[in-house]
Amino acid sequence: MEQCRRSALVPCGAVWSECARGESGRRVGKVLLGAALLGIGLKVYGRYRRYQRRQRWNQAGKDVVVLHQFERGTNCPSLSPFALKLETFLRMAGIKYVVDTDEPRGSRNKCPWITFNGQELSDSELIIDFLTQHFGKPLKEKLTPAEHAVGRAVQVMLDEHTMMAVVYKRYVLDRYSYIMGCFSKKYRLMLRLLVPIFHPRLKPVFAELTQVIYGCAPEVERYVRANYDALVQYHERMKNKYWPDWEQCRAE
Ligand SMILES: N[C@@H](CCC(=O)N[C@@H](CS)C(=O)NCC(=O)O)C(=O)O
Repeated sequence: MEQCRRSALVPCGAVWSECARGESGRRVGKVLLGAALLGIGLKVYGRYRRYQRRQRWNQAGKDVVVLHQFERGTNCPSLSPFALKLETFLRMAGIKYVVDTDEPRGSRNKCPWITFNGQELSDSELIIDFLTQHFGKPLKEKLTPAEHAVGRAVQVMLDEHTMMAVVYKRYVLDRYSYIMGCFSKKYRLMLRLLVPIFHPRLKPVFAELTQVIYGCAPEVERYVRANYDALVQYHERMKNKYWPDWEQCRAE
């Protein structure tokens, strides 16, 4: 208002619009400041909670694994094969562990991960290797080098490839219809909100399928078309939706 009084020589309308602009500018400034303070407050609180959780986990006891994973599934202990593999290993090896579901994803944003004697470790295979070393080969397997090699190949196939087929079936072909009922109530709600965000992440399936249908010998295409109608339909839907210029995007 002070500024308004000082600019008395300026025609009335201009004074008022200047005043109004000043007022609304200050209001916007206050809102932004409030939002920034709230953001900082939430961040600090989040950090504090994180610190508290770590304090708690560090008190789990010497050589006790804190296994961080998703909540239990409704029809099996875990819907994550990696978490289930690791928990099964802990049981087979007789390693003491407690489960935490407050922070299922670790620093690599993947589940599972563990806290062990104050140390944080991620990746189920690396964790198993680490614990195997730490506890002096607790499984007492007597495998020949050749058996080890086969075991490793099977593990890679299951973790990297079969897993993708499961993901594809659950989330693309069945569109969450079956798996939704297997998640705990909390996750079900979260997933309903997140599905629209998750879905585009399945684009590698489309890309891989394109290579199989269009980038392999004709008998492969014939085989896929004859046996995997759902996959072909899915591919067709994606192609029509996201590649309306498919024909133009092909070389001569
Ligand atoms: N190589 C990792 C894979 C872990 C992994 O991919 N976990 C999935 C759950 S089954 C995950 O956290 N996905 C979250 C995401 O991709 O955002 C391991 O063996 O632990």
